Amino acid sequence: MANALRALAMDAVEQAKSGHPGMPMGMADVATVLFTQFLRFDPQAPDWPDRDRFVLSNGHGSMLLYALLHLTGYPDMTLDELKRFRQLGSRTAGHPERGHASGIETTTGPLGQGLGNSVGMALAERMLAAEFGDAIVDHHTYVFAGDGCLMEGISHEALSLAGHLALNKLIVFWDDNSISIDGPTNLAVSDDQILRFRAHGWAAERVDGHDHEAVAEAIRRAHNSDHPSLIACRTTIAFGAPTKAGTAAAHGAPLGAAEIAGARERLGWTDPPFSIPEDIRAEWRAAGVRGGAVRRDWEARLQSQPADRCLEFLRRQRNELPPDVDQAIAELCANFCEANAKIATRQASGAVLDSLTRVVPELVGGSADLTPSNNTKAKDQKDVRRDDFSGRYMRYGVREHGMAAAMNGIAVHGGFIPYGGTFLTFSDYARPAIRLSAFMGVGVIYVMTHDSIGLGEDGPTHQPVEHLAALRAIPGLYVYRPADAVETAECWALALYRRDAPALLALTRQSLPLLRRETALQNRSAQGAYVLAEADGARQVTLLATGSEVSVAMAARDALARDGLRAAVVSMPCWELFEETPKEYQDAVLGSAPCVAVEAAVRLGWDRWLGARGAFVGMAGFGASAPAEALFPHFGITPERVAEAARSLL
Ligand SMILES: Cc1ncc(C[n+]2csc(CCOP(=O)(O)OP(=O)(O)O)c2C)c(N)n1
Repeated sequence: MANALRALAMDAVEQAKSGHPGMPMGMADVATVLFTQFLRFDPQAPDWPDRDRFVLSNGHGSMLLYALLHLTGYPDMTLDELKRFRQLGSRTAGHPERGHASGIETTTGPLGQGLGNSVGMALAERMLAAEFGDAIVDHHTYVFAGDGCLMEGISHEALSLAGHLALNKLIVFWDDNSISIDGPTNLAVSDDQILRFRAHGWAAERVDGHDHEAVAEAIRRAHNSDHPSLIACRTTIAFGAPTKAGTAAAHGAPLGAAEIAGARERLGWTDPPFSIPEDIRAEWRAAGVRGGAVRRDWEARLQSQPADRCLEFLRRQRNELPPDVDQAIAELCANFCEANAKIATRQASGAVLDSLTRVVPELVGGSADLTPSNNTKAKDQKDVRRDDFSGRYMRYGVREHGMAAAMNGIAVHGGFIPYGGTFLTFSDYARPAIRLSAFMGVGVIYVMTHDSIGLGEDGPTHQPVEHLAALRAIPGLYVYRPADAVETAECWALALYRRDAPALLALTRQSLPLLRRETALQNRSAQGAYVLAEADGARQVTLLATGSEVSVAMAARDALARDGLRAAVVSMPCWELFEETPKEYQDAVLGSAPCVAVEAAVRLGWDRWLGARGAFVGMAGFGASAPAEALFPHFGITPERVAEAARSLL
């Protein structure tokens, strides 16, 4: 059965003239043991919520996953798809992409991300079990990871977090083949991984990855562990290949006809390319059928739950929000208007969360050790702890990358909406995982506070200047920068409604005046940009701004009015949403008068809104260490400078 995986991997890579045959051939035995004896899955119901999760973190070995899905009978993973490996429009992309085929739990390829996701999946499993009971939620998360995954920095954060939480249903198989692209791994690494995992609070042992019984026994021991488990599987890369086995030559290139012929002979595999003997195919199919009865038993157990619990569980799986969100947001906006207080948008966000977490029980908050700064912990939220997973607030520790990757895992697991915070400037530390949130289209919500020089005294190391531009450059990420408390509530609502895309809220440390006083129920931020204050008469200039600079633009409008000049102010809390509005709406908002944009960040990106005759007021380099009140005048981000820029255009 393992040789069937090897043959399909060799053949598909050869046909594509590209790909990675070595890892699938090396890990074929471990995969066979896992899929035939342990993994609970049902190809006929691939999204069954209590299935075990399988993550191929070393995603370059994608052919291993595709071969497994094909042989166990996932209907959409046909032999044709294997033959079209790595071709345009196929389900069998170069690296596994969630959504391309059922059974691909998460997108992998950037090494270490799958490992990071798996921590979130295992965490979501424990939290869901704490809420709905072990009869409904009781599954494992299995991960294949390579030397590359374990060398990446993110592995440190992921392993440390999993060990701390004692996520004992997380089991990682390390493809311990001592080979990576450059050659033997001892060129670059001498870690004792067993000791390393143990130091992180894991159970760790080493087995011969080609000995089926040894692998099975190790899995049984892992099932009984109180800790997450590492099973280091000693394997030979490209097992069976006559000259390339055990060498880097087998990592990422087709083996070639002669080598494949030699491998077939060594493995005793006489069938032609892409052909699987009927008896072996039948055995694989039997492995795929095994989970059907388990799944049906689970469905019966779910149905025997009290009706309201069952409905709630299913609602959460559908990613459908509870009905009370609109009401909660409307009340928040009314309260903000009534209070008319000068508050920071991070503080407004905290108030929003106090309210939303009461009506949206699936919200799981957290922060990378900046909870009091990010205002991410709602009043009613309890901490998640290793001995009590009923809380809904995660202390992610100083692990921004691990947090973001875990949130992706929580989101793809299902049942929860994760949000997590850090300073906007440290979004860089989480960026590879943020990119994957967007790429996969999962509704993770990033709460990034201290969003400009307005954070003040912590200085330029902490003051983001290029981050908004860099984040807006990620396709599919909705970057929100609300201007006041009401916009903050609106942006939170939009982030929540959009379950198929991530959102990033850029929030201020410093207090801002309330700009939106109307109590109408319309969410004006939903258009991405809107006219906050029209000119008194025909527009002579349009001032565009986001976040804390919208109030700067409003003051500039007043200054211009005193000179008899007519300026409109457009608040642009979300460029991406504005881009989705009809052109007529965009034209009406932007108008035909010249524009001045103001944002306490770099200009990159703004020119698309400014047109040929625009001006920009913002940052041209890094910030400085001083109180915010000194920094805005120092860098010329003031109503006077905006008014001056406007006059220069008239
Ligand atoms: C973040 C990241 N960096 C680099 C790569 C390119 N890359 C793909 S596989 C690989 C080597 C991985 O070695 P190992 O995990 O030992 O895989 P094996 O050779 O055993 O298949 C590298 C550097 C990547 N995919 N992701």
